[in-house]
Amino acid sequence: MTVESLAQRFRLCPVTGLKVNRDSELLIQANAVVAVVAMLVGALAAIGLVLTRWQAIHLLPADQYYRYLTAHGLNMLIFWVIFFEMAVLYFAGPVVLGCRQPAPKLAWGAFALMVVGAIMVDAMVFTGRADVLFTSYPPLRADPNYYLGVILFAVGALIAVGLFFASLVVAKREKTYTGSVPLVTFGATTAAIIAVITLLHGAAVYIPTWLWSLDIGNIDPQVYRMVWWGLGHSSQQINVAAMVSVWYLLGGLTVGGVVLNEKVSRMAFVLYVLFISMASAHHLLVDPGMGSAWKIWNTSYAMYLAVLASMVHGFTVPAGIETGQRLRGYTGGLFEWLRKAPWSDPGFSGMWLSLVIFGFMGGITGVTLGTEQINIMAHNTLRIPGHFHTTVVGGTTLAFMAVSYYVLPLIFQKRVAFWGMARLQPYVFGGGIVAMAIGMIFMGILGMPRRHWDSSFAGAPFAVELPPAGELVQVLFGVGGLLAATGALMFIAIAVVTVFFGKPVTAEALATGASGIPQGVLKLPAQVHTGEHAERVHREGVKGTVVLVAIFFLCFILYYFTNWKMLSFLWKVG
Ligand code: HEM
Ligand SMILES: [Cu+2]
Repeated sequence: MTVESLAQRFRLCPVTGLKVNRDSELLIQANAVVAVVAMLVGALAAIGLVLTRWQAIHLLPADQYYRYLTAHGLNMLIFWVIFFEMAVLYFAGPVVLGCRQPAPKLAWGAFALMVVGAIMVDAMVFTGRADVLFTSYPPLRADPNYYLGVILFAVGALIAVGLFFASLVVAKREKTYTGSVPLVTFGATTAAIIAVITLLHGAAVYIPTWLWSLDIGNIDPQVYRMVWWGLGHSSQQINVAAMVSVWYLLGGLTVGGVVLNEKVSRMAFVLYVLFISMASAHHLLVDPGMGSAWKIWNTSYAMYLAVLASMVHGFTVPAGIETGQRLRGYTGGLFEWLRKAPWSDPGFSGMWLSLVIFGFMGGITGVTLGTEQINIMAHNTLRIPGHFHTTVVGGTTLAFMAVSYYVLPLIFQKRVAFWGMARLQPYVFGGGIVAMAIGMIFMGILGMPRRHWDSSFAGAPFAVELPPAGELVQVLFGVGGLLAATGALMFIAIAVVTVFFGKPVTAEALATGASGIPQGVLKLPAQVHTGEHAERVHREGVKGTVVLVAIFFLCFILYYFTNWKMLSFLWKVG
């Protein structure tokens, strides 16, 4: 290849100094755009769901509710999140390592497979041929083309993951970096390894189910559930690993956050890979097919090691941010580094909210609900979606939104449109999700089932009768849900208008600080690691983060033991 043609395929990013190749750049753009389209479908469906579960409105008839619920789960949890993760992999591999895209044609083929698969799935769902929810538990049965769509989508994703590994090999062989790979790439690598485990479970469950939908062979519902959750839960760990990688990336880009101890952070990522598949047992806690010993072993000892990994990151990310800010001179008191953070930069505010919502709400409720004994109170109630909307929405989705505010100027090279609205967007979305999740959690505690068209459960042996406070909780849920959906639509409008009509990021725009360019892009936060000031910062440590972690543990203990107390009332031993 001539020097000239090489130069055409790469550009040097003026802000980060990264060598960006054209193929990966286009792949990142295409995957991100499709991800946002999927989110639009999911968010519109969400509005229907909120207005149905809010009993005072009770909008949709039963069949439409389940159709929207199926569409929402698939377009949000599968299509939005995974298309975005493909973009993350194309970034964390070839772009961060500065190498070429190993096989661009194959990558586009994988992308096409995923798009065709997603369209097939949505076509089946919206024509009423797959009202099976995203878990499609047998004996519920969808049109064979639904399962085929899922399989095509998964094969495409598997190829893209393979190309990520190939880029690691290419970069190493062509010596485009020195030393060990950056932490962001390391985190993405663990996400990719888990993705392979996940997708193999996917093949093991969807291929036989597809055949069964064609009347070939049979499916055991209990085996299906176990293998399906090998896919369904492990894929959540991809989301967590990708989210944590984004936290580290944004910490560095927005406030010069440092990685305090590479080894500790890397070990924590490895724990995810080792223990996550077993933790999927928490989805089977009330299933008759498994014994208590199996349930308790898998959901406590094994799961806690994966939880430990998240708690390590939950400490090292804010500690790295605190150290970065202190190095930049914000050394006053416990929290000057946090008070003076760039709160109007949606890249920073989104990242920080994601960290807090995921840690304080997602983590605490997750460990509690995953406890075998406590789970019996919460099983299939709205407490469960209350929990996972704080992990996969308040955590992962918000982190992906936040990083988009840096992807738009750096990869699409466009100034973010509606900049004033963009500054507010993380607060609207994060605030809405928190309110909705608290609403769901309390509705669940009051006995309201999840995945049910009729919140009042009329005609059932156990009708749900809400105390007056329950009405208020529903209002909190409804208003929060509509606010969150508004935040999602704001994000979609900003992303689409920026991509298709945004003004370019020019040298002049960078020099004059034009609007639509986040502060970290205008001026990459510099870090000074040597000298007297740096030494003092490192000696004094991360006092603020230690206080935050102490508050976290207090909340954790309080919530956990409140739940045991509630259980003891149920069992009439308290
Ligand atoms: C945009 C704001 C959102 C709102 C207002 C919202 C609201 C809701 C509501 C009301 C339900 C139904 C709960 C039930 O009746 O059982 C639901 C279910 C669900 N949501 Fe969301 N959601 C939002 C975003 C997301 C996102 C971004 C994801 C994933 C990344 C997600 C994943 C799910 C899943 C997996 C379910 C369960 C589906 C099922 O039970 O089959 N949601 N959501
Ligand atoms: Cu799980």
